[in-house]
Amino acid sequence: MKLFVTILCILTICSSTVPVYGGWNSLGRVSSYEKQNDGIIISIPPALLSVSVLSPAVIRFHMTPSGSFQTDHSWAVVNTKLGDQKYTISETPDFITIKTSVISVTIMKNPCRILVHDGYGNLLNRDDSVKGMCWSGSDVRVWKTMPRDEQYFGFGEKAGSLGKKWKSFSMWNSDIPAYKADTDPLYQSIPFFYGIRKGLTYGIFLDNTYNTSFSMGKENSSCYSFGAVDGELNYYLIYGPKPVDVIQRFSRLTGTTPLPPKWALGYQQSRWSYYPEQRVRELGATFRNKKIPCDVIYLDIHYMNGYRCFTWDTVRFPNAAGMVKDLAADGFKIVPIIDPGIKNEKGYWVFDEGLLGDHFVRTPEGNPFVGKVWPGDCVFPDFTKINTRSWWGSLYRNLVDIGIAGFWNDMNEPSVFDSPTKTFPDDVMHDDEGRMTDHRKNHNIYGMQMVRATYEGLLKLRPNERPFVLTRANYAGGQRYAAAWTGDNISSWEHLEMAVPMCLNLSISGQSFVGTDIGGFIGNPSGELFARWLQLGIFTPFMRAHTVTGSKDKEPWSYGADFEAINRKSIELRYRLLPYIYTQFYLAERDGMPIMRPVFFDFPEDEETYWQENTFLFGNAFLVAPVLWEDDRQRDVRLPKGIWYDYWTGAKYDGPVSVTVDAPLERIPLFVKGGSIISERSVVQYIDERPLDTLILQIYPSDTSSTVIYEDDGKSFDYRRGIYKLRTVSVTSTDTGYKIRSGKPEGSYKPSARIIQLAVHDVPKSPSAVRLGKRELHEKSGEWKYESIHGIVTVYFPDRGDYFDLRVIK
Ligand code: MIG
Repeated sequence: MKLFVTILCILTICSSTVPVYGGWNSLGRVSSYEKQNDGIIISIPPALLSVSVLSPAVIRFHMTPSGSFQTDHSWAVVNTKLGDQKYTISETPDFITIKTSVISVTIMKNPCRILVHDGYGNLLNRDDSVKGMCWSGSDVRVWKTMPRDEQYFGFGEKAGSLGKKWKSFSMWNSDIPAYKADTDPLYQSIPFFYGIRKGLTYGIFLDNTYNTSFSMGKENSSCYSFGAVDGELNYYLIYGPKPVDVIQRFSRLTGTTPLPPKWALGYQQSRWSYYPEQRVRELGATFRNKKIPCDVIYLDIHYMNGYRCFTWDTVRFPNAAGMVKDLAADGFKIVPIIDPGIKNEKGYWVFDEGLLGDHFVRTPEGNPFVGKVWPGDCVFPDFTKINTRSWWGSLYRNLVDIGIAGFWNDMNEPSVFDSPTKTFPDDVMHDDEGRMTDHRKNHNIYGMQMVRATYEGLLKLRPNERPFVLTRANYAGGQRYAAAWTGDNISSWEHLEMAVPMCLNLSISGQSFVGTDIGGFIGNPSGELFARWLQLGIFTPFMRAHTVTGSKDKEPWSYGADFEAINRKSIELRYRLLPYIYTQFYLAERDGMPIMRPVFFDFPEDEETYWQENTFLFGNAFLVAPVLWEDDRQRDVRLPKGIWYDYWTGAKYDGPVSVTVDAPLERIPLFVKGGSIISERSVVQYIDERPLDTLILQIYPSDTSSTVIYEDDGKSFDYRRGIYKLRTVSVTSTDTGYKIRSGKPEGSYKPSARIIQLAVHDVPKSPSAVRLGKRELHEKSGEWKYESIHGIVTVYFPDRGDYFDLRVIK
């Protein structure tokens, strides 16, 4: 009886203090709070809210309506101590305020609402005063005030325009071939976005693996909201003030893409499917005969015996090991596809082993879940189980033993042909590392844990070799394991145009190693469309052409001799820029810098850039303006503040300025920011063909600037033990000339001896002297030359490995 009364009292207290809006229970009055080392836990009966400081700029908000927190676990977060976790706390009758050295979090007590300000008192983000944090049944959600002039970007893999205001999305990994600009959701879930307003940026990462959703002003023009169908409202607010600060902090939180093997930066050729063996061999030979550089050939599902993973169709591939070996000798890496669906068939070793080891997901009744994919009836590994991941990793052994270089994991949303939901039913159970939870919680991480199993398995099999894994599905943090491509697009101009904002948003969501199926997956592109797509592909970090089964040939030479020449040039440009591109990958691992990024990323004060979705930056030196429209032979482009040079003509512009440049079929409009130093090499047919014999430095001087150039062996993890070479090259332009210096490099890597060919652009007249250290260099003996048409001084000198000091005197 006593108990009953107590419960009744609690219920009445609760119902009287929990405001309800449109079916949502909202946080009411703060009753008390408790200090923790890294923040506070606030009690707002029946809910609890924890506010913790990960660093001065990163705050975690974590709300549970149930009155107790679940065991804390994240698949995405790798690091929660991101910096100084000190804060001060103050209290008034109406507010609790937590201050770090850069932001302050104000918690209104009644009702409980959050406001975040920067150190200058600018409002960064606030809960909507009506709803704020809410729950309804198992749903959790928060409503935030949406300022008129705030724009939103990110959200991982979303098609459509770059800016995401006025749109709504959900996160539920889905296999949707021939998706459109407004198809949502797609293959990957990265519940992370940026809000930016007058140059002031924050990021929000909702770390909840259930089906999450974001409504950016779709139902209400003054609010946006995000939430999940279950689990806790668990999100991180990441202060900038610049977009680059946000991505760097998000990257520390969720990890970065480790440097891939260098060959994975080369051109890659795929189709569904190249077979038999002879055709694969011929494909390789054609690249070499035609002198079109290429590093990787993909094997899609037809290489397997009846689509059984980890087997070969020995009729189509009578000598797979020999093929891999011969192609390797010719500089090709082979990347086969591996799907999660394992044929449900006694006697097939993977099935037998998996059953014995209890590696397959089960229905609530306890039977392995069976669904149809390519092999017919399949069972599916439970990648959320530690043992299953290591078992899966070990399955690659036979393929690795014959020299297979990397792997492509597809269908890992997971995609199931004959299920009404096109994936596992909601009640399929997952180990969830011992927590035993249903598919609703594990769906969005299934692909991520599959590529984790693959990546970690490869690490075990080849401990000092960088794995290369490509994936279609993923979750936040999955950039640690795999590169991503944007799935089954269409060979259309519309899809080419969509490719740019889609890759940009994915890239700034942490997945920097990204690209599309060049030429479009479904359909047959015209020669022009393929050529333009390939040109864009030079500037997507992942550069692979691919196409659906039954389509026409989609190789660089498939469209006649004129296009073949154009396509060769495009691929050659990619190889020429490799030293620069490799350095960008290094910065992506070290700092989380997205390689391909929107113009606003580097120019956040310039609000016009928020709308630029057909132009993008590639590293900090290039602005790329791809031609995305049929028959166009010119391109309009707006250049942001600063000096810009046309890479092709040397024309100089003083931004911000809108210009129209020629864009003949054979080239992609490309601009270099004044002050850039671009490292290039001579063209090779594949990355490891020969060591760099000439390091080309293209210098576009401004007053003073510097850049880094990163080198290592391109394949091992030795760079993590100091065996790399990071050089800083700086340029100063004065009245008397140019001073170009390379400081003492960092790291102990010793590249082979080579020549530096250093070109200084925009030099109005022939220099009076060129000096390397104390030594005068002579024009007559070919140590330097001046081309008056382009205003370029080129200097040649041996690279002694470290310090140099070069003066070009007016
Ligand atoms: O159900 O392996 O997105 O790239 O060629 C289709 C065959 C399965 C989908 C991938 C595509 C691949 C195809 N796969």
